[in-house]
Amino acid sequence: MGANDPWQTLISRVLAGERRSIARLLSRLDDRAPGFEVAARLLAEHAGRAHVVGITGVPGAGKSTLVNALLGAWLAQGRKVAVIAVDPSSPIHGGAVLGDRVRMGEHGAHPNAYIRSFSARGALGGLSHATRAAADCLDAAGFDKVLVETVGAGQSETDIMALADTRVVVCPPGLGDEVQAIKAGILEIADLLVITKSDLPHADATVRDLKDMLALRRRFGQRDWNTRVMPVHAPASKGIDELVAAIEEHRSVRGCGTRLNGNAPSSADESRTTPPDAAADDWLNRLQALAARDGPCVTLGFEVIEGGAGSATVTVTLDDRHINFFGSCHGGIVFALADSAFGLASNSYGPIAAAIDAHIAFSSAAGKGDRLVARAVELRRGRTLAVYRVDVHKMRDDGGEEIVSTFTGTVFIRGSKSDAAAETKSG
Ligand SMILES: Nc1nc2c(ncn2[C@@H]2O[C@H](COP(=O)(O)OP(=O)(O)OP(=O)(O)O)[C@@H](O)[C@H]2O)c(=O)[nH]1
Ligand SMILES: [Mg+2]
Repeated sequence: MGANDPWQTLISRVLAGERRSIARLLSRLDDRAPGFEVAARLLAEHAGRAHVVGITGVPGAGKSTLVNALLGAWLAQGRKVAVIAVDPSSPIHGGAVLGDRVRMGEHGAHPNAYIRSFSARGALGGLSHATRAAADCLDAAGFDKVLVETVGAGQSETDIMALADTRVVVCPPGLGDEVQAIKAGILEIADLLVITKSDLPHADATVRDLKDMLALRRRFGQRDWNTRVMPVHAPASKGIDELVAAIEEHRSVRGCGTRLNGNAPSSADESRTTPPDAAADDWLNRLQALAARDGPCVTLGFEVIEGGAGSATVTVTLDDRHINFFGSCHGGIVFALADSAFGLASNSYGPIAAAIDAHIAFSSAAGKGDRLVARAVELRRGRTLAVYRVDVHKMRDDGGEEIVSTFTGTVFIRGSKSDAAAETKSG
């Protein structure tokens, strides 16, 4: 890269903190202009001072409102703060919707603030690279804090969050399904779990629910930092000081620039392992053999009809054994069916469970003669834990299906390092 290279010129202006050059450099990186890989590497050499804070959560959770509040708090402390809003689902260039919503915030025009949005644009798995280059650029430009807002709980969000030094997962209160969705994967990456909209009913219950869930995980968690649950009401600035303090505390424990050390625990730990190779029939035979040795499966007449790596489908036709005193299917039977599918799916590679955290929700009843089908699928599996979802359907006479129950289960994997640590501690 020579002195006349447009990248070189831009980068030296960015290092001097020149805003217009930052905008141009970010656009060139986003466009993948020729030479962007070399430029990205060069930027990374100048980065490592900024504290990168990732914020993720379901759509409408209150992320942007929270980002705006954090931005205000840090600006008031005299810090320089950059915000990167990433929308992995939007193919529109510039991520206009997200960006504008953030820009409309009251702090967008502050001289120490810089706000920029990115969208997927159909980039082939490149969004986390673009985000990383942008974080390095803003870090090199001298921002103290780089806030990254991203939506949802998919793989690209997990990859983006892996770039952050401190990861904040945002959850609005009172939405059982939302809590389930968060649990199914994204919870594992949270350093801080923020319950937004704490002015709404059910906020306290959601805080309690998530604290209970974390209590089990704590046994298996990393010991230098325990995930905290924090309620905030951002529009009223309630809970913001506490959150700012907790983010600072996390920085003092884990440090800055962790992305530059190849030190991204979540993505490395939680990436899917490749399942062992076997034909579909072999999986089914194995799971059927397991079920044949399972007392409840045999006694209750459960039958395994499909099996694969990390998946299992179990069915039952309801008879007198399954009916409660109301004349409908006993909830415990639905649980047993879902749990059997979960147990078979999670043990399909061999015995793994060291501890289990399972939750079930019922949405409709079933009765005698109904055929129930429980399908378990693996949502993610890493070295220390795996997450499964089971849907239980009732098969209607017209061939349609009606949902009876949904079940989420997390298993903590036997033999993992954290398991050994927990056992040493308890023993
Ligand atoms: N009652 C209440 N409403 C809130 C609070 N925080 C945010 N909201 C509202 O929730 C809605 C969504 O807020 P956003 O901050 O845009 O949420 P988001 O997660 O950024 O949304 P997306 O970027 O679209 O995924 C808005 O109507 C906010 O006004 C809060 O603490 N209490
Ligand atoms: Mg938003």
